[in-house]
Amino acid sequence: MEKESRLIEIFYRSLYRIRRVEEEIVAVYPTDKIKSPVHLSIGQEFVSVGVCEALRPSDAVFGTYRGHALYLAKGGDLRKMIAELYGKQTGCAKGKGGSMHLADAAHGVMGTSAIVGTTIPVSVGYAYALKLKRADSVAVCFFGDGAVDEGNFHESLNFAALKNTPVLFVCENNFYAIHSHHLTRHHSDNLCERARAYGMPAVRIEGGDVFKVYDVARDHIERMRRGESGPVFLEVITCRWKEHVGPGEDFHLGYREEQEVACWIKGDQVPRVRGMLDEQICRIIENEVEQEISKAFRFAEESRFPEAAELYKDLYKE
Ligand SMILES: Cc1ncc(C[n+]2csc(CCOP(=O)(O)OP(=O)(O)O)c2C)c(N)n1
Ligand SMILES: [Mg+2]
Repeated sequence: MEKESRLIEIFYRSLYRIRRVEEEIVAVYPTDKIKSPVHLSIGQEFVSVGVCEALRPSDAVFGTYRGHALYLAKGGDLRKMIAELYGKQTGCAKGKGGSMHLADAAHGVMGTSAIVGTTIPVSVGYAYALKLKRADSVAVCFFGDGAVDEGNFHESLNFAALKNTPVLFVCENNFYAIHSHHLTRHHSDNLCERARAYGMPAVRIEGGDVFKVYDVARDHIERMRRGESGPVFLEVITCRWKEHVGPGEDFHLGYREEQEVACWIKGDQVPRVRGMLDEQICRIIENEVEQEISKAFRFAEESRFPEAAELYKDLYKE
């Protein structure tokens, strides 16, 4: 599909930025400066980028512990994210949440959670409130295929369809919940059929094309904004390149073949989208992003750890 070059630049900047941030996290991780576990999105960035480019700043997203890509694609502050990973008081959760608990409400990143499936009902409640207020914003909830194993996934889809709420469910199906393949956990590979059974359209996107994700998400989101559609379920097939948690690889564990990942690396969207742009434009984008990343890591290094007295603050609404 023909895309304007301005739009391709925006996609490339976002894809490159997320990839490079996570590569820096991989590089820094062995130093122990990062004080939380990290679940990397490397290889899955195209899902967050494709969907978030179809959103407005006022739209809200909810995500999981594998949330770096979503936080950045939606416009979350990079400096506050890195400071959060370092456990510093300037972090987006004041250094008490770590990588798995990112939020930047000013940019519509409402929160990510370490507990599988927990943001799904929250996103439905948020979307229901949008509907009651007659707002033209939408809520988008990202989760993995493992979240489908949770009861609240089913309760939430049922309620969302019943109340016709403007929520886009985005299942990033990388086929694994930690080391268990989908078909060791479920009878069938039929997530879309299940979503349809609750009363909503469902689309499966295969092939890892960031523009395809954008086109499909945008069409459904625009219909939701106009009040022409209730909830929609997107299943985006993807692949996690790294180990479940941490900066390394995990082929030695034997639960999946290296070949499964190799074909996704071949179709990587970062070089693909780069190839659609002039070399000079790419260099400018990359230079700007590299400078921003260096500044963010320096900011995290130079920030202070929270005081001990902060430990019990912000736990409950005061
Ligand atoms: C309610 C709950 N049960 C179990 C866990 C342990 N756990 C952490 S990650 C994970 C796998 C989730 O897989 P998926 O949703 O597919 O996301 P992915 O890691 O593939 O991005 C599990 C079972 C948890 N965090 N929360
Ligand atoms: Mg998974």
